[in-house]
Amino acid sequence: MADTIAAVSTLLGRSAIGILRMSGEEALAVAERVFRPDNGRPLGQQPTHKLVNGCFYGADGALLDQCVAVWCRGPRSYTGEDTVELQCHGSPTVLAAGLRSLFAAGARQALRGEFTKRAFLNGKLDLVRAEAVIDLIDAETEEMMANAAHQLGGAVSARMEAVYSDLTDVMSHFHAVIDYPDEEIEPFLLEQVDGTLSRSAGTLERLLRSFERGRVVREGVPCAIIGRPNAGKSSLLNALLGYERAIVTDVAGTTRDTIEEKLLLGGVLLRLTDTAGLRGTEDPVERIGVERARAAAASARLLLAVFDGSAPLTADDERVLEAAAAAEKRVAVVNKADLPGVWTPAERERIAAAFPTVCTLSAKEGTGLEALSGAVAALFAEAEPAPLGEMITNERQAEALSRALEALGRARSALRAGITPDALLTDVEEAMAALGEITGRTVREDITNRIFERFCVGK
Ligand SMILES: Nc1nc2c(ncn2[C@@H]2O[C@H](COP(=O)(O)OP(=O)(O)OP(=O)(O)O)[C@@H](O)[C@H]2O)c(=O)[nH]1
Ligand SMILES: [Mg+2]
Repeated sequence: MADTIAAVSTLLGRSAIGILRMSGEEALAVAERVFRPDNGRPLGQQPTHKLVNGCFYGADGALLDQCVAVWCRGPRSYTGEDTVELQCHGSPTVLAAGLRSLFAAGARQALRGEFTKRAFLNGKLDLVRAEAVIDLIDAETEEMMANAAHQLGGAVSARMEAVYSDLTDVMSHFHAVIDYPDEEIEPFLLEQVDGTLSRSAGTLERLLRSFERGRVVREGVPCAIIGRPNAGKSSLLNALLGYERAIVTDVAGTTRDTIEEKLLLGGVLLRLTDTAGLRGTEDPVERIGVERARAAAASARLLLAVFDGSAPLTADDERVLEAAAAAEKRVAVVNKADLPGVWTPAERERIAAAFPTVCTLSAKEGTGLEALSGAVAALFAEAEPAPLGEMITNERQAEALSRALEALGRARSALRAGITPDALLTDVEEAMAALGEITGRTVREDITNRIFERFCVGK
């Protein structure tokens, strides 16, 4: 067992309960030095996995808190080692003094993610599930939360293991063939192997396809609001957020710098940027604002182009149309629907031709926003949503998946071309190594370290 680590696992602020956590060889001994159960028996003689009331003492022997301890004997614990949790009153002062007391009694400060890393090293979790722990803690939307919770339950791991085990079968068949080189490979064996490879590739392809959605769910979509000055961009930002985030006035050129906010719209997490109105200007400050607006538009995956439906289109709107033309996804927002519309059929046609989706609304009155929300949902909807927990949200996993797929592709062409079994084995082996990296079977230590550094202390 490893040395004993300790950390505060809850937020360091005033709250109902605050938890100190320990794991390692000495966890029980350290706890017995600082915690005295009310019933007089040492903690090690109390039942495991049960709450035990008692007194928690500081490094100098002073009483810190009346609290509850739970001890779990490894391997039946989160980390697989002996662990002790001290559930104190949620006072930052108690927790800080308590942690010092644990250090004085023989524990050391845990590093970021060190508890979960130990769980991984002790075979309690594979890497996919460990990464789901971070995703769950970081989840900003319910979709992300649900996916992480199911991944934690092993949804992706189970798929990977099934593929890994099929490939192991292929390897063992072919090793047998290599051992008897004079014998012809039975055609039915070739067919069977091709079937297995194609099934495996199908599973991996489906997982990899879900990464597109996974990225949207995990990172959110960069989205810029552009339009000519006074079109109502800042009003739209405020209406969507539900509070007056940006300054709105009837002075054209009110917004100069970009303003960024996160927002859930149509179930999609948008990283929204309100920008300066696009127009030609001599003002040096406004000019920088316009450059920033163009940059935000260029890096956005979704553009909301705002037009004023209560006034004719102008030359500045042409700039907006130009900036929007290259966008991956774009929606025209025809604003000020509370005022009489003045567009000619030609103007309406011009906008309809440039945008696959047009939403008419009033940012000022907050009406028509549902249509925009529906449009965004539709733009990012998936034809075949991945089953719960089987959405890949992780760059590292996606990269290894594509390597595994490429290797399987090569193996299948080798098989069809009648190449020698050892060439095929090399490719299958490479695919298995890539899958092993995903679950952590064959991952390099520096990569594991990097993964666990993303955790918080105490997890
Ligand atoms: N009637 C009406 N007025 C609106 C609506 N949306 C915005 N306005 C008005 O239009 C003016 C400009 O609104 P802003 O939201 O500041 O426009 P903007 O596009 O951010 O303008 P700049 O920051 O100058 O580029 C303000 O007087 C708003 O009250 C709307 O839906 N209806
Ligand atoms: Mg503005």
